[in-house]
Amino acid sequence: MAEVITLAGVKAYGYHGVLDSERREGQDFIVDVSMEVDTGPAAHCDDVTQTVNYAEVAADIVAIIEGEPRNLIETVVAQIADTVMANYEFVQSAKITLHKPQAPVGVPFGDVSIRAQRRREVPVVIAVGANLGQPAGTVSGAIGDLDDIPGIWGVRASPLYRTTPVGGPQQDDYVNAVVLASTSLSPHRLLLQLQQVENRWGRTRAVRWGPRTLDLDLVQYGDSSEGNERLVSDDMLELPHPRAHRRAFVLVPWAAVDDSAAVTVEGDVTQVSALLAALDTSGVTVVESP
Ligand code: A4P
Ligand code: MG
Repeated sequence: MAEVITLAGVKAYGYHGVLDSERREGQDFIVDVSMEVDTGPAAHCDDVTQTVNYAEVAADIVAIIEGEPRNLIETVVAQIADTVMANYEFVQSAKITLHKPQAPVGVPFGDVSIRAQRRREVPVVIAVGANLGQPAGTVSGAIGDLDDIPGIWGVRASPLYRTTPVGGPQQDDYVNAVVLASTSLSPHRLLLQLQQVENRWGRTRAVRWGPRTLDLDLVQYGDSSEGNERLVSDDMLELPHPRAHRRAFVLVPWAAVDDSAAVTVEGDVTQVSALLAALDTSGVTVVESP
């Protein structure tokens, strides 16, 4: 559920402009912000840490207006937009309008303003696995469900693979696949969405590494080759997925859908193809192309 939080008329005094008089005397700047926020969990738990604290956004804006003087309002509005996207992970998109109502225009006028827009777009890698019920149908259905989640788009799936179980009790073969997609959701929000899809397919969590109707693991958030990957390690989420890099049932489908795939292993960006060269992949066989 995405909702829009609007913060209008944040006013601060700054020294931005190209004229000496602007640098010397300063003037008022006014900022309006409109943020599309995934407020689903916040609305249920009534917890400010689960949404965007608009008081903090306002303080960040004031700090930028009162901060280093810039020649152009283009530079100032871009700095505000980039700061909002970097500091508030629940913001999916933001529109920032910066007003300079006392700008040196030379004729009577109402306002000068500039607008910047940002939309979060992060590449993600999701591993899909199932070995109870109708695993192939479940994996295909779950991939369709991922495509339907608001805040996820551009879903590209690998073929489906039949794979020998790794770890856990004796159990049936799995069907595995890997999905590439783009998201505007934060890592934790995305994990929550994946767990909702798991639950929809009747997932229970009785035995670790035990049989399951559906497992959706977030393998990577961001692009490790581009250096903009998010590393997370907390009670809920570990990124990149701590075991994906040694599992043929993840790496084989991943390489099939992205032949230049790379993953961070102990801090080093490593090609998936290089990891696969050192792994036994005999238990992973293609069953169905997408
Ligand atoms: N969690 C932390 N990081 C992540 C992440 N990056 N992605 C937490 C997803 N979840 C993450 O997960 C347990 C907890 O991990 C969650 O509460 C979440 O907050 P789970 O899905 O409830 O339990 P799980 O899947 O049994 O545990 P785990 O450790 O994720 O298992 P794995 O490592 O995914 O292994 N063999 C074959 N051939 N194919 C398979 O798909 N899968 C497994 C499961 C074992 N053997 C397999 C396969
Ligand atoms: Mg899992």
